[in-house]
Amino acid sequence: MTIEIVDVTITSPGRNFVTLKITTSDGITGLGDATLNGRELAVAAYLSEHVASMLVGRDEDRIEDTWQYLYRGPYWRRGPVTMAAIAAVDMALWDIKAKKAGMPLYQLLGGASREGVRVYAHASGTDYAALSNAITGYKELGYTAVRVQTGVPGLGQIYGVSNAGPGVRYDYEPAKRSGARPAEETWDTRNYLSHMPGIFAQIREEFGTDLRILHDGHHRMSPIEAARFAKDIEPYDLFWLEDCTPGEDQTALRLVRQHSTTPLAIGEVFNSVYDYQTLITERLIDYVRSAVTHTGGITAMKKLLDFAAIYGIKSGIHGPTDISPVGMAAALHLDLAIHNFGIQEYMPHNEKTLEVFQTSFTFDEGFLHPGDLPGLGVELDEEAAAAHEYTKAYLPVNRLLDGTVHDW
Ligand code: GCO
Ligand code: MG
Repeated sequence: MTIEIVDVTITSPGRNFVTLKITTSDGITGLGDATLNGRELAVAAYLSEHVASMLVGRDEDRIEDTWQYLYRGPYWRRGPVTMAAIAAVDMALWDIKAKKAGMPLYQLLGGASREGVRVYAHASGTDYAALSNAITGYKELGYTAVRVQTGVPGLGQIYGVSNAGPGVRYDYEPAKRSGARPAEETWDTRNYLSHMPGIFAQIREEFGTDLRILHDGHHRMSPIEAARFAKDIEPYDLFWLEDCTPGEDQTALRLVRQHSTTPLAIGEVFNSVYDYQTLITERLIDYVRSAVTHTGGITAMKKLLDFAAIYGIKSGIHGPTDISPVGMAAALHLDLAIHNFGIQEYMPHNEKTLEVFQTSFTFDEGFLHPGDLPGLGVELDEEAAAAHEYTKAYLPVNRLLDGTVHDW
């Protein structure tokens, strides 16, 4: 059979998502996630203007060949827009292949290596009391791992902190519908470095040693600042410190490694295995943070994780709300199948999103399972999707207190 119809759907049930749907000549459909936060329309145009016509008439079973055709064919390689577009095609073709086989996708990836996938939640609060409240809420829901982010004295709204009030919050969403321009936030690394270690100390004192604690530095430290911070927080036994330095500077992590045993995770802004070449071969990280959606899909992600496995490095696949339920399903099938699984990020989508995308995931005591429906296990309700028009939304821009633009 061949690929007959290629559709791109843009929907905004609270936030924007781009979804690719491929239909074969015998009526089987597959879905792929092509969402790139704040740059959604660029990927949608790449797919509908340049990729769709190339796919029509191709054999849907030739996934590797299609991947190489889209990667090598256009001459221009890599980059988040291209790789998100390739990812969407790749996911949709795997979805179709698994539906044809009558199996959940993880079976085609080697079958389950575990009963469920340990996930971490996002706990945050503007101060310690609010953060502690959120951690307690997640523990009561059964989570065994939480990412913790908190406000820093002297700064206003900062990355990762919901100011929506105490308790478990599912609704932290950094992409703001702020009109033509992104919102702006302020930052001071010195305040942050002196404030954070005390927060980790309080968490350990209150919650004991069992809880897995993660933290995201969101690319804001220089290599020497990150080295000092990673060393300072060693006593609090973090599961990982994420994105301590800007990810594209791979050798920066040599300095951090020389000074600390805090486990390191990086890669959510990467889009190919080449971004990790030094990081993996020199064992400068412990967890690979790429999103299936931004790294060329299941085919590319499986190769990347197999490469990491040779060096004892595990997965920590990116799973924020800007990865659609389709991208999340792709991650969960991989997580269940690979041997070097580490942990999966999980920010549950809002109700409107789950009306548009019907999923078969199940959550039990801190573990997710992708379900056993054939394929990825996600359906797109196109009528529900059409009710939510695209609304421009941007991630904030970050400035130091003197106005200098800094990494967000
Ligand atoms: C994370 C990330 C996200 C990103 C967001 C950008 O660790 O989940 O840092 O919060 O900022 O996905 O689109
Ligand atoms: Mg992150």
